[in-house]
Amino acid sequence: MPTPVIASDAHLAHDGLIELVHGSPVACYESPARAVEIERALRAADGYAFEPPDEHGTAAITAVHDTDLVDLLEHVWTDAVAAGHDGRRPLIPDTFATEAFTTRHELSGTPLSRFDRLGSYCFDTATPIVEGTYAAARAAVDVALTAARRVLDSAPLAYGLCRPPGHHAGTRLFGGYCYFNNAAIVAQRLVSLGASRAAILDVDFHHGNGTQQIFWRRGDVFYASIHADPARQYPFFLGHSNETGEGDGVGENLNLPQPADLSDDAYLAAIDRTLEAILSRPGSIIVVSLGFDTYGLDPICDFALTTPVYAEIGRRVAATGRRLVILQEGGYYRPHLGNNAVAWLRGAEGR
Ligand code: SP5
Ligand code: ZN
Repeated sequence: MPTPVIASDAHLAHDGLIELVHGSPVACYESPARAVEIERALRAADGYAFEPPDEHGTAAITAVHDTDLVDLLEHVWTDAVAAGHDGRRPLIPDTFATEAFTTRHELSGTPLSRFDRLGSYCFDTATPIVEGTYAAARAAVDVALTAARRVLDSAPLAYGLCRPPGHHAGTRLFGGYCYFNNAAIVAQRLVSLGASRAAILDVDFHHGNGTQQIFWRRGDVFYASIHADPARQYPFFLGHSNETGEGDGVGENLNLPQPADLSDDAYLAAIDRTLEAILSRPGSIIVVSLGFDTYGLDPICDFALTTPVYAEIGRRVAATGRRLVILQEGGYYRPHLGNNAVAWLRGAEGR
């Protein structure tokens, strides 16, 4: 049976143009061409059945995100343009509502303009909003939920070519090129549909701070992540090994921060630790947050993985016997993104 690949063209209209790196505008690393390249490689490979996503409503999104965040992302562009914003430039917040902004935990007023509100929902200057951003983020969620549906309908694995990615987005937070947390929305959907447990394996180079935050106090969704040590790498403030969950979620968050120049073998050792933890818990489906920014040539990351290791990672994850909802997160070395995706999926397919 060919592996279902769920993809949508809605992402093409989400082109942030620039992100601010150390205060300077640079071309967005998270570009439409990334998903175009992955799609090209999968279409050129045999054994993949492309399908458009089914449209889902907002209920699955608001099961993990605040309605305020959805409202903001839906309307901020048209509000800003109506207020005179130049429609050719992306929106990036000017004013960030950091915790230190007020002595009270809750901010005591709401700015009238949605643009002025952005900075209370955003944690970086690399996640621009343009006219097509909301539709693309909604389509990425639809892609993820449709991939999950194929797996619930008994496919051993399905791949959702999500763009924009999702794992940095929290309950009421966007950032890190992410707006809605595709993987978290899928995990929530699985437990809402009756699974007693879900597991998320995050193999993006960066810590999935959003996914961790969403399930921090939850005992029904286990989150395991292998990522760059936040002491040196984005998202800097979260992802340490002593972050293990609270309340019902105690012990249900596993962070394995790693040093720079991480080798294939060291990565596989970390993978084995995460899979052992997943297999010690009940469940039949693993949601994979799949990033290729662990690749040695990635322009913004510092691991040293090679293409063949992606096949081996896929093979080991599939060898758990669990079914896999595989969702695209990061990966910025465009020329090899397609090869790396094909390698991972073929490994998981056992071919
Ligand atoms: C989904 C995902 O992978 N999001 C990652 C967001 C990372 N954004 C921070 C980029 C920092 C860029 N630093 C540039 C250094 C160039 N040498
Ligand atoms: Zn990443």
